Amino acid sequence: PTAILLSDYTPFSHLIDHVTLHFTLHPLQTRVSARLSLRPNPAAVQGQDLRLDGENLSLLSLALNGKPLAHAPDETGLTIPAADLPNGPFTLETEVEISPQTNTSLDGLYMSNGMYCTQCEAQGFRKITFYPDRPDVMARFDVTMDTDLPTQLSNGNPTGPGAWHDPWPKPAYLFALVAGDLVAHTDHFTTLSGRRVTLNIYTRAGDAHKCAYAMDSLIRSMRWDEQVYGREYDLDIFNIVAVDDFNMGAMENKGLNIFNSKLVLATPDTATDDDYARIEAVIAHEYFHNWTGNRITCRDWFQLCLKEGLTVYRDQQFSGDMRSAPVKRIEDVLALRARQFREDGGPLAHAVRPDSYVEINNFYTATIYEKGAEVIGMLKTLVGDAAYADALNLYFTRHDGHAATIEDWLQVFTDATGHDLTQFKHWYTQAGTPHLTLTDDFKNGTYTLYIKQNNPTTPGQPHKDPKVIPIALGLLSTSGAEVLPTTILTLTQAEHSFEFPNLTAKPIPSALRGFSAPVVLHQTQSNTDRAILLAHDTDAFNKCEAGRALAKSALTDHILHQTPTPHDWLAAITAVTRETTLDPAFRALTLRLPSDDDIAQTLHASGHIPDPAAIHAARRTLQTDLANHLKPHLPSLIAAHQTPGDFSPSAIAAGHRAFRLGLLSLMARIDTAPATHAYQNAKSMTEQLGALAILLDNGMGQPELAQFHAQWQNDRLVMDKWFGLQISMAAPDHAAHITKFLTEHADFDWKNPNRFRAVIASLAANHAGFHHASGQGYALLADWLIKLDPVNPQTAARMSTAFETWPRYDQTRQTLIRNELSRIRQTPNLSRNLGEMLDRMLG
Ligand code: B3K
Ligand code: ZN
Repeated sequence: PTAILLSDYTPFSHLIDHVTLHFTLHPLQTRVSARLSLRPNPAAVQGQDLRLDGENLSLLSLALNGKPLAHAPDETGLTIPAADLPNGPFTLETEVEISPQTNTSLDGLYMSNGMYCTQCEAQGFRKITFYPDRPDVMARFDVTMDTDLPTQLSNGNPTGPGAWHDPWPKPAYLFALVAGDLVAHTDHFTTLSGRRVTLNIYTRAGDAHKCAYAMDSLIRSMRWDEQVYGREYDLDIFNIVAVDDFNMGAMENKGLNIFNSKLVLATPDTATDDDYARIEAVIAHEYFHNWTGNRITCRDWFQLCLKEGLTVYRDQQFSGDMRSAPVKRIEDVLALRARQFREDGGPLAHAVRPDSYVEINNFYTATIYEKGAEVIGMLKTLVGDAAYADALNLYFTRHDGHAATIEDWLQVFTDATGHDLTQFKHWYTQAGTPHLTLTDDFKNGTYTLYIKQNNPTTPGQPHKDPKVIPIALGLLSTSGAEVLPTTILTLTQAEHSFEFPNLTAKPIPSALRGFSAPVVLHQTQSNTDRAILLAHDTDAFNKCEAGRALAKSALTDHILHQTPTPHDWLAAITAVTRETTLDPAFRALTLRLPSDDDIAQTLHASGHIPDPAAIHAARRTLQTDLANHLKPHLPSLIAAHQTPGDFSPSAIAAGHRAFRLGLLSLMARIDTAPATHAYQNAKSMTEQLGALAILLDNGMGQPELAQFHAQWQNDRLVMDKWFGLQISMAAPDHAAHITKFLTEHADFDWKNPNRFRAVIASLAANHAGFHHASGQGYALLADWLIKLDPVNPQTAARMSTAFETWPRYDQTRQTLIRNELSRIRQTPNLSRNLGEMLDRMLG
């Protein structure tokens, strides 16, 4: 398969003014009739053939302006030669047959539990009908369907039973159709200009009572987008459908969002606080796409970050406003480092706007999404809040109804704010995480900060230019007073120095406040300075970061030099843990030790080869030492953070629960009885699952595991947790074995992506278990990727990223992993998806 190049972009030969689709639904023989109103595109080269994409379609009939044509499709589509095409407008009619029931890829039209549903982004529409399946072809759609199923949905506004009209031109990837026997949870929203919009969340019967939080999140999202971005909803109806078999989280189809049911359904006893937060964020994300993605879409798939980076940025802002902004920021940065820095530091590194791909579905990555959002955050920091708002308004007016590019986006900022963004654009085109090294000195009352940036090479990009990097800096005195409030330093060159005169003593720098740029910071900080920052920094992110720096140095010193747990770390964490004026959610984050994978990443970045077993052991030793140090305070703290009264999903209540579970988990290093008690008395899934995790982590919990199974065996989403937890909490020596055992469980439905992920991704997430010296974890994952690939290539390819960190490890592990990658690569008929991932990882 050949690579698609950004530099090869040309406009499509034709424009499509209108599309009429009629579906005669049948599990094995669905008929799709399409009528396209076309005309030559004045912006394209004239006299071209008309090339339509199409995959796995049986063509039944083809007619142009009512006259039958005899052209036969090939493997990837259908060509109508220029000689057969009129110079002006014409109509093309096709009828095809497809088989949704046997479509296991969950891409295109497929079936889930007797329901018909679609997933068209990025290139699923070509599995439904012959069409120019590219985002810059925007058309108005009318859809009708024939089926006995009572719920019949498509995009836009309803015009009759099973009939839909979408007044907004859209690319084919935003098409959706759903037919099933569903129930609606209904509410309404009145927009800023007074239009009343009907809101429905459709689920299978029996799940309707689990939609309240998703609906509440939707209403808050709609209001927030009006208030903060001035964006109003533009149809009479907004529908969401929950689907059990879904490859990702959710999809922003115009007026008909389709969601993985795990991101819709929630009750206190079945969903954790993390689930609630995810539901709120993803409901918002998909809703926000209505403007950033749908009204303004992408010219081509290289521009994916145009909609995804911006929409993630917007959903992060929203969650920050709904919850605690500092806590949200800390969580987002931890996730960015865990997923995006990991990707950027390995063989799969790619630019936020890549310039080549083989399979576009492989590029729905942490880099495009989360780093794409960070780039927008930096842009906002550089131009300022007011200018950012002006630029966004200009973006919405200038590009509404169009398919835009990153160049368009940056031009809007230049025009609205006067900033030259030529150098800033490197953030979009050059992959890799910049490393900054900070050194300083203090002479004659002047503090000088020296900052060097180093941009490591990434696959295919040996040369990097210095980037524009906004660094939010504050300075503290050794007594913890802020002597310089947050100031933005802007780096543009490889080396800079910044002077701060008129100081009486050498200050402590608090650099990269709020994580003002997605970079790795190297600075030699004493533990004393870190403890001062942890106690006194006014910036919540850096306050928490100082605690992590202390923990990381304690962990790495222990791993590399067997240094005993330092008292200054124990004392500093104890002080924060007992500081009642601090948000419990913040204290919970400070209490949490860096993950094994994070420690491995840190060791690798400082030139060491991580030993997964040693990392695992060190982390447990530190936890036990911390538990013993905190022991006198644990019982009273645990008691103080019991959430009284009825369950609330609020961030505050969730913060208490998270903190209490963090304390219980430390307590369990000394005594598991409180965790057992917490399990038996749990009033929410957060508490029940959290307590069970603690028990399993300490080699206990078998009776509770059986009890949990008995209680929840009929709830698919809760059973995913039951599967996943046993693996993620398994001791390193047992992880592969338990995984294998669970794949033989009667309820292991491996064709369901949620269940597959619950089992297989949990193995990959168990760092010491997956990287066990035996290589069993690697072999097991490889076996399952080989098995899944022919059935669901998208999910198989995504799961293969578990191997992306292979260059970090020792020679033996590298060889074991590379052998597995080669073994998978040699499988006959491997998908383009998995094939590309393996080629990139093997290099
Ligand atoms: N745009 C979709 C993702 C589609 C993934 C296609 N493989 C969901 C989202 O980002 O909102
Ligand atoms: Zn998105």
